[in-house]
Amino acid sequence: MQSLWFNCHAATMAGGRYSIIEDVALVTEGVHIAWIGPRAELPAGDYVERYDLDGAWLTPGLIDCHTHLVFGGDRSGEFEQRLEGVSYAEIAANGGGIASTVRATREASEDELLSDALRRARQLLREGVTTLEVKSGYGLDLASERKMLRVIRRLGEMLPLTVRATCLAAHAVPPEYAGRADAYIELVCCEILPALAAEGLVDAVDAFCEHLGFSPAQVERVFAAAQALGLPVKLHAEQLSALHGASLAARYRALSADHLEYMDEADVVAMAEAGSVAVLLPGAFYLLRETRLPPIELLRRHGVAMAVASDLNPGTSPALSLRLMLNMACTLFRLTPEEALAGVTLHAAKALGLAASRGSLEVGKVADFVAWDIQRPAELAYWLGGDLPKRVIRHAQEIDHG
Ligand code: DI6
Ligand code: FE
Repeated sequence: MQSLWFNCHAATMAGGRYSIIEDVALVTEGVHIAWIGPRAELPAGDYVERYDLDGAWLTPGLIDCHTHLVFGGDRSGEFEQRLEGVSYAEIAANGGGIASTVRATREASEDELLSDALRRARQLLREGVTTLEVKSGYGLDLASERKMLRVIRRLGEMLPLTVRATCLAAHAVPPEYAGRADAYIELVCCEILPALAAEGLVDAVDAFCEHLGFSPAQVERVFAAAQALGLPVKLHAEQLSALHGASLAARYRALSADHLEYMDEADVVAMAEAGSVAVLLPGAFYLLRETRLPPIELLRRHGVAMAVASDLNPGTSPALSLRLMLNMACTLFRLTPEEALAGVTLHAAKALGLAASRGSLEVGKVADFVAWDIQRPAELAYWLGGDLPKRVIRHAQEIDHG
């Protein structure tokens, strides 16, 4: 049974560009796109369901490929401290930062974490997000990391969202391992990752490669453990310093390296050769008032796909809007609106290993798309926040996006 969607235009994002089709027709069959093209060329068919989209602009469903939206507590107090001049590093050194969210997350029940995470995920859903990545990394022991990853799986069961779970147990050294980072990495590699992978709770493995986090050598042990478990890797790299984590990620053919403000041309070339995606996180850059920009021109020159994500987390990017990140990626990082939209569709899909099924409006891909009440696709990056009127279609069914 085929359905027809018409009276609309499309920015298909095929090839990572708008690839505009004016007066488009889209045919869906099951949950997939069966045909897309100018309505004048629509093949004759028995379209059982017909949907008039009132002149809307279609884009692929938005994909937020980097979030930490499961966590306990909040860090608004630290936000105030930083406004008074206390640095992120000083706060962390005084037991705040990630450690304070770890305490709150360990204390919260699974249901309490789920209730808070549902509220945050629904904000993204309302904006047209149809696929979401969520990381663990505030548990930092087997039971608490399992609790977080179970919450992430339940989000995908309860919401009309495709949710991918990334284990970020190598986010920080937990208090009970203070001064014993190598011993904690041993626990991550030999106990936490094997157990949670065996329970089907992990789709990818991530780490925080930074002076505040783990060294390249420690990260490489985590990557080797992930590889032995058949799990793809991602990496928080070059956010605050140049440790060349991006090159290490490329050596392990990582799905992505993320942040990247301090990456150099050798890192860019390594990522280009590996096909790893550069995930840009303007929310953290903005909130920490960073000044070092990621090397956008080098990434363009070497053909590294650039994704854009919210990095929704309580410390450096409490960002409840992926669309606002589109504007920040353009305004702060000088991406074009077309690059930014590719960054939350096709390239974000690639950063999650989902490029074969999502991220563009092409035959054979899953029919996840948004019908926006806008006049030009660039408006998606132009309007600062706010709730642009839209209809959200996931798996070829219109959903109540709340
Ligand atoms: N980089 C970040 O910006 C977040 N984690 C990371 O590896 C910070 C997370 C937090 O501050 O809670
Ligand atoms: Fe992050």
